[in-house]
Amino acid sequence: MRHILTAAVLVVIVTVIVAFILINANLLPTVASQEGMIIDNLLTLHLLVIAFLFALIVVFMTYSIVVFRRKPGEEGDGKYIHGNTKLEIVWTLLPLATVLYFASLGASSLYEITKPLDNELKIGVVGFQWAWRFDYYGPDGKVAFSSNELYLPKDRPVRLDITSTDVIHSFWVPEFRVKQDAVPGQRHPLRITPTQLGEFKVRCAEICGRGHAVMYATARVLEPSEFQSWYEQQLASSQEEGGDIVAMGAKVAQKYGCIGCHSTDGSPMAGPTWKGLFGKEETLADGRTITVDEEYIRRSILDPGADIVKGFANIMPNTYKDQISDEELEALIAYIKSLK
Ligand code: HEC
Ligand SMILES: [Cu+2]
Repeated sequence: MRHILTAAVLVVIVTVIVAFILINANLLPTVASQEGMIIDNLLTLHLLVIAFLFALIVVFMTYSIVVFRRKPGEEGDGKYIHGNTKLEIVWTLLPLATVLYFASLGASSLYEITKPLDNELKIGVVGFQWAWRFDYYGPDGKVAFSSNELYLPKDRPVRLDITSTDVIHSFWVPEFRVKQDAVPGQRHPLRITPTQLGEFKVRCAEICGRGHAVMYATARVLEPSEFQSWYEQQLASSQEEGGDIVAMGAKVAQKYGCIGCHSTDGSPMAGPTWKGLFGKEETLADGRTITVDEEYIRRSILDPGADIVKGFANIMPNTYKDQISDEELEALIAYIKSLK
């Protein structure tokens, strides 16, 4: 009995210490969504149970090794013990009850983070090798414009309808905690209610080929009023009647997700920026230098593997030649030329 009591006290002490360490270890980045808080509560509870189980096993094991070890002169066999029905019932029922409790907690949390909410903002998310595109809907319920950054209003429930155009990807923003696969031919919803303003990183959580590690996009959480004005501005510019070939090129670049890898403001992304591209001396990976003209741009789009830009990986999709019409190609070239 004395042994059990001592061990029990030690278990409590070790549990408290391990729980304290685990909970303060900052295992996850700051949480930035309502759904994330539910998940974090679950995790905290798990960490407490983990601390207890760790203490239970390690304390009893260490205690036995130290206290019941063979002392000098002890030559006989140990005591023979067989069966203990009471103990066996307890160590079956307790874990069973714990597991069932966690299963029901898991189910109710899953229900909480996936249930439809009022006033949801619907956004389409398209993953492709190797970037993301976000489709925003107009008042008529049709896709009005696309963005390579995910803009979200703070405190408003958002429903992301996630899909892919090629292989399976997975939409993941660690600060939002929740995750959803992007499956070709299917749309899976993911619900997020952002609670923190700021910039977060969208990642792909499913190994999806050569460019998987650079499959990033920025998620920006704005005040609802700021979001509204951004949305209205984008909506207005998408509705502008533009017979203008350059304006059409900008839309084509959105449509095919080029802007997921190419910036137009000089900032580096997975691919080289388009700013100042036309007329530039481009150094290629094989050491050649080329002056960027229309022919080079056309070849870069239709056969991206032909000239690889120095410092970049050969990850640009080589499927555009089957998708982009001649008219769209001319518009793209005109658009890239216009980005001085
Ligand atoms: C998955 C990322 C990705 C997507 C999507 C993508 N590209 Fe690229 N692109 C790259 C990378 C990386 C390079 C540099 C390596 C190379 O030359 O192939 C590149 C190179 C280019 C170049 C040559 C740039 C230079 O500096 O010489 C052009 C032009 C270009 N892409 C146009 C496009 C167009 C137009 C689209 C959409 C129809 C597009 N890209 C879609 C990644 C991408
Ligand atoms: Cu991916």
